[in-house]
Amino acid sequence: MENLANNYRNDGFVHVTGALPKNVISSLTDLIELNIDKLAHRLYADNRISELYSEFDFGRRFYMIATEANLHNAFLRWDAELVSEQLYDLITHQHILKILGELIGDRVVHNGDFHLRPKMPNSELTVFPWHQDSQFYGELTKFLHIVTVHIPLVDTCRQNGCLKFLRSSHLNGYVQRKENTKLLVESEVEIDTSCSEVSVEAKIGDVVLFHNLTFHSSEVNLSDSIRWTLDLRYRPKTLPEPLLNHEVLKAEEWFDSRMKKGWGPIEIEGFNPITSFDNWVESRNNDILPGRAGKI
Ligand SMILES: O=C(O)CCC(=O)C(=O)O
Repeated sequence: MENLANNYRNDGFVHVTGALPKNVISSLTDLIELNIDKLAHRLYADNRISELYSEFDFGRRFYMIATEANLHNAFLRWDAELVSEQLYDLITHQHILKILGELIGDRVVHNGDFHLRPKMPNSELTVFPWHQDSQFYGELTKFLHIVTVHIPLVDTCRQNGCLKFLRSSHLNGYVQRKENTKLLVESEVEIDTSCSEVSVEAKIGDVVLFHNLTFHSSEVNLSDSIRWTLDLRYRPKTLPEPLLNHEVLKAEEWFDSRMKKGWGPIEIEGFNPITSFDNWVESRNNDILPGRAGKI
């Protein structure tokens, strides 16, 4: 574990192999498959697809359905279907919390949001140019430490567009985001690519953790299967004393109010969740409550 914290601190990311039991992942993929099945039946009943594609596996079925039904923005709108005990159990899984404990301590808050990413074969829509997550969250968050836990639901590799990092790029600080761009995200100045570029190929059960200022990207998925991954985000609940300056406090306040707007943060202390599953669901915005399964 000592190496893990050192590597994370130096590189801005760390790949932990075999961190999660396979059944934790499969309980989530089973739920996703159930939703895909519901979606298939709904689209079939609406004559938007000519068959149910039932014989296709997890990597292929949603792709076949989305392609025939022309679901261009499908990858953006999956999250509500996933609010479940299975997801809560993953967010609060002891193995993830112990790893986070090494990086940010045992008083952490999970943002409450999560991103299921079906990275479709040959889709430019799911390409992420080099960026820092703080460029998405808002500049103020450069004062905070937010850790993304990237969880592969299928094995990821260069061919299917695994995550790439610019090693140690977090140490160079925040880079302004360009306001008008045709890309998903773009930096105002040219990115310093002198940091070495590392592709992280991760297997089911692995987790990849990275800092909100670490530049990362992913290219087109050139395989014929979906690269399914899930991203969870956490931060320390209170920062170490010397860091508690005015800017950090302001950033915390702003980010907290954003989280409370609907994501429903989950608080964790001493590796135990303080926010129960029911409280988490209750505190989420009505628009994103479960019960809309299959409405993609
Ligand atoms: O999963 C990917 O391909 C990229 C996701 C990403 O860049 C992010 O979580 O900020």
